[in-house]
Amino acid sequence: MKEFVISEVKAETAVLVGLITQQQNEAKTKEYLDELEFLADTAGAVTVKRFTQRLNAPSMVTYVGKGKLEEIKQYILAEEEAEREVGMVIFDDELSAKQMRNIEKELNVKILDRTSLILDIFAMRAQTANAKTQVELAQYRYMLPRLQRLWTHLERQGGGSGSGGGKGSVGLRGPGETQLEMDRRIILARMALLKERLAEIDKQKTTQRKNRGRMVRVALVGYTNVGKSTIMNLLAKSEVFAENKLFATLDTTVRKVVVENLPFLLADTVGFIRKLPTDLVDSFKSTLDEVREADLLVHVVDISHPDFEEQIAVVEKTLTELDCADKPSMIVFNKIDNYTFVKKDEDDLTPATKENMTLDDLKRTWMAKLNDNCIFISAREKTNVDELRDRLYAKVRELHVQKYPYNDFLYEME
Ligand SMILES: Nc1nc2c(ncn2[C@@H]2O[C@H](COP(=O)(O)OP(=O)(O)OP(=O)(O)O)[C@@H](O)[C@H]2O)c(=O)[nH]1
Ligand SMILES: [Mg+2]
Repeated sequence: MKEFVISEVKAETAVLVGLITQQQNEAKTKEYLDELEFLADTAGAVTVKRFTQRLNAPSMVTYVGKGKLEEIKQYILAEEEAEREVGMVIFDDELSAKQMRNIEKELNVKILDRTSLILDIFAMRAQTANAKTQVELAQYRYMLPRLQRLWTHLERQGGGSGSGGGKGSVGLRGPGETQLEMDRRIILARMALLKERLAEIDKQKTTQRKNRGRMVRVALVGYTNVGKSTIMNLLAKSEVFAENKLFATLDTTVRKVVVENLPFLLADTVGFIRKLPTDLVDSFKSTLDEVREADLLVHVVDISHPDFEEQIAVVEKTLTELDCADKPSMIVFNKIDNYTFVKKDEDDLTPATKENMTLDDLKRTWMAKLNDNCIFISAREKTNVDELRDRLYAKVRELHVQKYPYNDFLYEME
């Protein structure tokens, strides 16, 4: 425990709540809550406690059962007694308006769910006009069915933060200053305006893309925090913001990369994450157009993450939703420097899982599974990066010849 706090800014504290269900066993729930804690940390909140409950399905009324809610309430009260205020309670699944209202009435603190927390991070991260507009639209989409709850909530809080994005406390980085007076009608009008604005941006982007010349387009895709921007920086020698936080990249960056005289365009895109509602993904349409229109997808995977296989599945599912599942692609397993291997006991007869496979075993398994269409690298240590360049070159060359059959790319150089 810290002895004293020098800074006047006290970090907000968070309590996390998740369920163990038939579809989600205890280990999975732990992984999900680890991720939720990472999300909370990215948003600026310190997790002080976790609650889990075994249920067949979430309660429609309060998500957790009555008894569990009471337990959480008692914990919050005890913390208050000890002058440690709990800033918020974050639920790992999206809550309905009704659940939120009921839980809030009982606990009397700020309530967030996974979606609103992600939206909050998006609001904090959004840099470009495009990203800001997309986030604002997504926030309204989320708010609209929950408006009534939000009102009572804000009234009790004595008004919104009014910060208009960027600053403000976690979960209150609302899109507007006048949240209290805003009614449905105004929000709908605002949403229409934002959509118009996005359509305008879309048009500009489409024109920009058309003017890019005859180049094959490659997009880096993958789960959040796997190293996409780091790889982009390596290949394009660019300066894309990369850090150990979730959703460091919100808008797409496109760079021209030249390998052995063959130029192509490389795009760095927003990371995907579990349990992200489809209409939220939809709000990032123009960002994701870069993925939709790519000729080649480079799917980056963090092989050192204990849950990388599920992350691959989430990315593949999202790509299917974007109608991109059939595009030419390759997998880049990144962070091999960080891979840890837990040795099994000699007489342990349980089947080998990824935790107790050596990196070499894992490589062999995946190369067989993917027909060699993958590569293992460390962007940080720059291991196998030349091989990655070679692979990309071979693929891009093949695609270039297909796409522009009448032009030998060598004559296309400026
Ligand atoms: N150990 C290790 N860390 C890496 C490697 N590549 C990237 N990282 C780190 O992983 C973190 C995330 O890297 P980013 O490049 O921001 O990841 P991203 O996929 O662009 O993430 P988002 O934009 O947030 O979705 C950073 O702290 C990087 O330094 C690697 O090869 N090994
Ligand atoms: Mg990034």
